[in-house]
Amino acid sequence: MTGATTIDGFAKRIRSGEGGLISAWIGIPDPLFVNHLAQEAFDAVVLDMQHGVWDIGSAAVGIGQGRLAGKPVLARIPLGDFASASRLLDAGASGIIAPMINSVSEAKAFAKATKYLPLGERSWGPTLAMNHTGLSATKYLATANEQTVAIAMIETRAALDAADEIMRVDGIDGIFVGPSDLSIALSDGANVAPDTAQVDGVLKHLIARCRAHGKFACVFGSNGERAGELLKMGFDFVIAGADTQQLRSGAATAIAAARRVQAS
Ligand code: 3PY
Ligand code: MG
Repeated sequence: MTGATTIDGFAKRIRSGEGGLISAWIGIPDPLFVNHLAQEAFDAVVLDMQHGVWDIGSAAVGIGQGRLAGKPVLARIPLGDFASASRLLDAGASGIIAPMINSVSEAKAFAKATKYLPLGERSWGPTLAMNHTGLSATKYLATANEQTVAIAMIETRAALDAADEIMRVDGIDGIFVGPSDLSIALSDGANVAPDTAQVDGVLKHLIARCRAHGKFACVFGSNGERAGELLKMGFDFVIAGADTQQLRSGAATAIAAARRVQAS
């Protein structure tokens, strides 16, 4: 780890270009999972509300558990659910990841829900966020657009075509590439193969476009080794596998160790 993670310094850190950030990814909707995983040397925690099974109440408590452990918590919202984006920021999320942002108009709708005027039209009501940050209403209003990040997922052919325009939208702070959906798109539905040379070519192109637009680049890595490759490729923020995979591989490793010793 190259820099200190403070919760409300996270947005500055991911924008800074220092790179090398690794985040947990949690779909199991129990705030205590956040408490446990946040003890590890992750730079952040993402709650996956698109394919994971969090509801807004458990996510709000999960954000608090991450903060208790000193970690910024981001949330991936369900498809097109920009109302939840505002509510999660109100609950103290450090950033929102929106899946399948395929056009400038979708990017603008996302920015509108996550940024206060003049960038967007986020509505006022950050009661939990003010509790967590200790900021007054005036100070929260003045700093929230900078201290939280809106991240648009690029994972379809339409999004690839519109990537430059999406990155130019004021209020979109960075992108997050979904290599599984991207691989389905690139193969016209023939297969899901996120770790191929074809996908890598697109990932490198998107990193270069982010650099050109002064935006940061995030990506999902299916395990630790893949996450390391993606950091080397130049991504600023990576996932090193989901909670379910880490839980099962930890269990499989323990069982294999027990059987190995039993048989020795
Ligand atoms: C994808 O790879 O499509 C994602 O959305 C990451 O989970
Ligand atoms: Mg996806």
